[in-house]
Amino acid sequence: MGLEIYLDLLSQPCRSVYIFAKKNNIQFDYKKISLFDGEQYSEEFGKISLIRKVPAIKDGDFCLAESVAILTYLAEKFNTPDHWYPADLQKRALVNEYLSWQHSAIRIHGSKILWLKLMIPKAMGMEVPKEKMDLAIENLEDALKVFEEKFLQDRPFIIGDQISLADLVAIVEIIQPVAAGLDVFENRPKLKAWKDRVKEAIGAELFDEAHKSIWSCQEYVETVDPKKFEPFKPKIVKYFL
Ligand SMILES: N[C@@H](CCC(=O)N[C@@H](CS)C(=O)NCC(=O)O)C(=O)O
Repeated sequence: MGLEIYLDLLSQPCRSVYIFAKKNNIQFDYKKISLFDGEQYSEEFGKISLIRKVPAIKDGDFCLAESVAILTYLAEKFNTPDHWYPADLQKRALVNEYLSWQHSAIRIHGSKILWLKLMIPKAMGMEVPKEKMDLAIENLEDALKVFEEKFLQDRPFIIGDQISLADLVAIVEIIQPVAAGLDVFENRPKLKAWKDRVKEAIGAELFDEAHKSIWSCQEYVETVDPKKFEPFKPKIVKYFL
């Protein structure tokens, strides 16, 4: 049995795994798990991941969740070009440093903005208190400042001259609030120039293909029936409001 990857490309960690596998010609069976249809709660997906989140993989009998674990597993198993996850101890440590930091920084705040700015008010028809939105934006801005000053500095990519897993994970997360209508690249020329380099290194076609569904989420929320989100409401309210 070959490699199966369980994904919903609306999700930023899914996009990093998808782009990485495609860019490195890793053959896999694409298993779509539609989060808004609640497919992560199905009995079948529960056998792949009890965490019930995407991405997840099944490689033969081996199941693995968590995008960072998946990306590093794929890099090692398929011996992808060194720049993605360098063998050099300190370069690899710097990639790991970013991958450890991002979860509670860019990822969480970027994702929050997508929900507070778009999904909760427009798709679910619920009011978002202004102070919640302001705090989420402030937190994201603080995280982007750390990203530029500590992680990027004046280098083309996070750990030097070539793209690594750190840049890939960063870009898919930074796109999330942009797709919700918050242009974080405006007035951040260094960030914008880095984004353009990352897109070029990935390849514009693959980059755009992976981001197609998240770019269309502003249209999606205008047409979706709010009843679709009823089952998720308690969880969303608890988590975001
Ligand atoms: N730390 C995990 C996060 C995975 C995650 O939160 N996935 C979300 C989509 S972005 C999910 O599947 N959510 C489904 C749910 O919570 O019901 C990773 O990096 O893979």
